[in-house]
Amino acid sequence: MSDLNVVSISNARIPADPFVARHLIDGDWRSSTDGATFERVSPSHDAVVTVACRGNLLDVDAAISAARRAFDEGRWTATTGKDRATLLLKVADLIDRDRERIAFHETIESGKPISQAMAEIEGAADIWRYAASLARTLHGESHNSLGNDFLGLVLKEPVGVVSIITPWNFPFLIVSQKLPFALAAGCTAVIKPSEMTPATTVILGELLLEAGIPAGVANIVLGFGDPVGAALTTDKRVDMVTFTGSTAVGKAIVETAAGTLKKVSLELGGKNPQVIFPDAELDAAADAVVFGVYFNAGECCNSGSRIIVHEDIAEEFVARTVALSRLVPFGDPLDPSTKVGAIITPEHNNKIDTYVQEARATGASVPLGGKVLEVPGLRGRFYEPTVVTNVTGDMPIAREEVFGPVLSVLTFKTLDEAIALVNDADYGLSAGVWSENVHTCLEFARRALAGTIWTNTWMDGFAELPFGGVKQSGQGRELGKYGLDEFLEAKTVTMRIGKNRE
Ligand code: TXE
Repeated sequence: MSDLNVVSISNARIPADPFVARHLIDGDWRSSTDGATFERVSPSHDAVVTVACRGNLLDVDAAISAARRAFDEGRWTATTGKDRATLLLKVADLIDRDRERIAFHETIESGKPISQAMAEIEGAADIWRYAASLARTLHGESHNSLGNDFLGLVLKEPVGVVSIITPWNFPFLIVSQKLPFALAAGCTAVIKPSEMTPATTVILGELLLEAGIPAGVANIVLGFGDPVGAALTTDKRVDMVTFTGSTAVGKAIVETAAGTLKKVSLELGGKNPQVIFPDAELDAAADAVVFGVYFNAGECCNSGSRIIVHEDIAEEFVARTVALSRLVPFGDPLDPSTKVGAIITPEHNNKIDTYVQEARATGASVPLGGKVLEVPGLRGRFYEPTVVTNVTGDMPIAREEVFGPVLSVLTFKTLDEAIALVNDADYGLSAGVWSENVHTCLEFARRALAGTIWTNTWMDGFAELPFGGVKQSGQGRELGKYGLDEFLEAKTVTMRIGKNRE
C-alpha cells in the first residue's frame, strides 16, 4: 500500500444532523403514508448522512395521480416553449447558485470525490440550459407536396406521464439527462432516485419549486425498486419509463412495462474497450486510460475498463499505466485533491474483489493493486487501483461490468483481431481507438459495435451529442435533439383542402 498515493483524511466533516428527504407530490413535501423511513450511510465515513421517507404503493399512486392530473389538465402541456425554456433556465441558474451544497450531498452519499461532484453539477446545469434551447425550437413538419387536394401536418406531442428511475453513480447528472428533456417536450414526471443517493434529487425538487414549476408536473417518490420502482413501470397511467441502471433491472422493466405497452428507454451497463495501436500518442493514451478506468472509482457505465493493446507495445504501455496509476490520489472524497473515492457499499467492494481473485486464479497477473484499500482515519470501503494483465476474452473480468477501479488488459496483432475482441461482447455502450492514422480510426469507428466511439480521447461528453447503447447496453438516446425526441410522439394530421373537397 505504501507505494500508492493515499489521501487519508481531510478537514471537511460529515454534518452532525443527517439530511431529511421527503417525497415531492403535487407540489407538497410529504412523508410516507405509513411514516416509514430508511437511512443512507456514507461509504467513506460510515456515518448516517440521509434519512429518507420510504415510499409505498399509496405514495406512488398519489404521485402518479398528480402527474396524470397535471398532464391531462394541460398545466404544463399548454404552456409555450418560451415559458418552459424560461423555467429550465431558472433551474439552471439555481443549480449554479447551490452547486456546492448539491456536490457535498452527492459526495457524502455516493463516496465520489468532491471535485468530480462539482464538475458533475456544473455539467448538469449546462444540460438544463441546452434543453431550454430545445424547448424553444420544438416543431413538427408540414407536407405540401401531396398534390393540390391535401396538406399533411406532423405534430410533435409530449408522450405524457413519464417515470424516471435513476441509479446511484451520477444521481444529479443522470436525472438532468432525462427530466429537462421531458419537461421541454411538455411531459409530466414521477422521479425515483436510487435508495443509495436520494438527497440531490430532493434538492433538485426544491429548486424546481423555487423556479415556479406548477404543482404535479415533477413529482419525486423515494424508496426501493420493490415496490416503488416496479410500480412506476406497471401503472397504466404512466406512458413511458426512462431508466438508467443495471442490465438485469433494465430487462425486468421491459417485461413489467410490456403489460401496458409503455414506451421504454434504457441506459444500461457497458464493458467499454479502448484499442491502442503502436502509432498512438502513447503518453496521451496512457493518461486517458488511467482517467477512464479510475474516474468515479470505475463505478461508471462508460468506464474504460477493457484495454486492447497491440502486442508490440503491450509491455511498455502496461508499465506506463501502472506508473501513472500509482500517482492517482485515492482516499477521502471530501479532500479536494482526491481523484478516486469510496466504493458505494461493502457488498459491492467484495464483488469487485471477487472478479480480481477469480481472474488471478485462472491465469491472469495483477501487477498493481488487487485488494481492498485501507485508508488511515476513515471507516469506509475503498479498493486499490488495480491493473490485471494476461486477461483472455472468455474471463468474466473481460466480459462483465466490474464497476470498480480495475483495468483488464488484452492484446492483439491485427486490426481485424482487435475489432473481433471489441465486438465479442454483450454490451455496446462506448469504444475507443488510439492511433495517429485517421484511416485506422475511421475504420474502427465504422466497424465497432457501440453507441459512442471516441478517437484519441475518452469520455468527453457534450449536451449536443446523443448518448446511449446498442446490444445489451440499452435502447433509446439521451442528450442532443435525440434526447428530446424520446419524449415526443409524432401525430399525423391529413387535411383535405382546396376546391375538390366534396
Ligand atoms: O442498480 P439497479 P444497482 C450496474 C453496476 C452495479 C449494478 C447494480 O454493475 O454494480 O448495476 O447497481 C431501481 N423496477 N449499474 O443495484 O438495481 C433502483 O431502486 C424498477 C450500471 O444500484 O439497476 C434504482 O433506483 N426499478 C448503471 C435503479 O433501479 C428498480 C448504473 C437502479 O438500480 C427495480 C448503476 C425494479 N424491479 C448500476 N429494481 C449504469 N448504466 O451506469 C431496482 N430498481
